[in-house]
Amino acid sequence: MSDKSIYIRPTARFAPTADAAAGSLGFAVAGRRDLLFAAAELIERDGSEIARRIVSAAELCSGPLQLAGLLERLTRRRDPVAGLALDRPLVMGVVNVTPDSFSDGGRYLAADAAIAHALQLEAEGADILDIGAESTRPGAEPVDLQEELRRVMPVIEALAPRVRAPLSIDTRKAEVMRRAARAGAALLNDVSALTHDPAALQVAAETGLPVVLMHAQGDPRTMQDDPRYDDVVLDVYDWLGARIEACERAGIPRSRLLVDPGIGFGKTLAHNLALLGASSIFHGLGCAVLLGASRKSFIGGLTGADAQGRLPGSLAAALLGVAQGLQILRVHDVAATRQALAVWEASRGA
Ligand code: 9MG
Repeated sequence: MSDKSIYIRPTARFAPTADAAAGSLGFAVAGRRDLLFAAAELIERDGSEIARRIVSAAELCSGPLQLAGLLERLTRRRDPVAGLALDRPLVMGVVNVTPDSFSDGGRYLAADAAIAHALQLEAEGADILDIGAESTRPGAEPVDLQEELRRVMPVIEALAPRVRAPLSIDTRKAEVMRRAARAGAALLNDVSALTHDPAALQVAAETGLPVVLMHAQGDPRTMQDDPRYDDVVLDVYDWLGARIEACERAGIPRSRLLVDPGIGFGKTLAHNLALLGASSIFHGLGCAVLLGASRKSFIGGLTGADAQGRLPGSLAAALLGVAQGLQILRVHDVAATRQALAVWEASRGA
């Protein structure tokens, strides 16, 4: 039996017209009338053989039955996430509660600083606030459960009654997910896609919250030690597809899942660039897609800029994602991202 897999990477996005809205010129990704594509790259993988060709929207829509299910997932309207409609790009602001980034190493100061930072990001226009207390940067050491709870819970508890933006909990631990959900978190963001903690699948299902499944190869401590893929884009796609199926088996429906290619997590510069350039393919998984490229080291690898100097590269990556219809951008620089999006959106509507 052949184990052939098929993928559709939407390409050739165009601005809506009356004809296109009627569906005669293109196909609408994720049910969005502003996310129209005139063509796609159709990719077939059979073992180590990969065939690619560009097909028109018309060819795609009249293609074999095998394509129909994939096309349906690609074009189906996405459910709102944490009460937010996915009809325009959303900005998720990054809030780290990590004492080691403060000179005195104090836990209380770190919580106060994180709360103030979150309020600032909300004022700058963040749609979602992603709160995390365990660094998952390359080389980072793990944080134990009690320490993570001590760091992150006061921040979630203080912010939940004060902010309009839904809170996302960035954690790999089931117990942190459970407690954060009870304290008002509205989204789970797990860079291990619920693989790190054996209890995470069940706990995530019990919370009833939407979950971001991010791809990573390896653990933060070692993930940059010579990562390898057969084809990085297709391998990441297949891995995320398998995680979606595991979630569905555990009782989390696809409509509650988001996917993320995990820029920088077990990837070389070439892997990151391939993923960024082809990220519209992930719409085929039938979930909203989140992109986290902000200040990542691939920008430094390309330009030599240090983390504080990577805003221009971060904005370029964000717009590359938005051009491909990605629904959520995880960023450090909310005000600057909002400005870039305002120009992007206004020019498309003009
Ligand atoms: C916590 N964290 C750090 N980088 C991230 C990324 O790219 N995506 C998601 N979902 N979380 C991230």
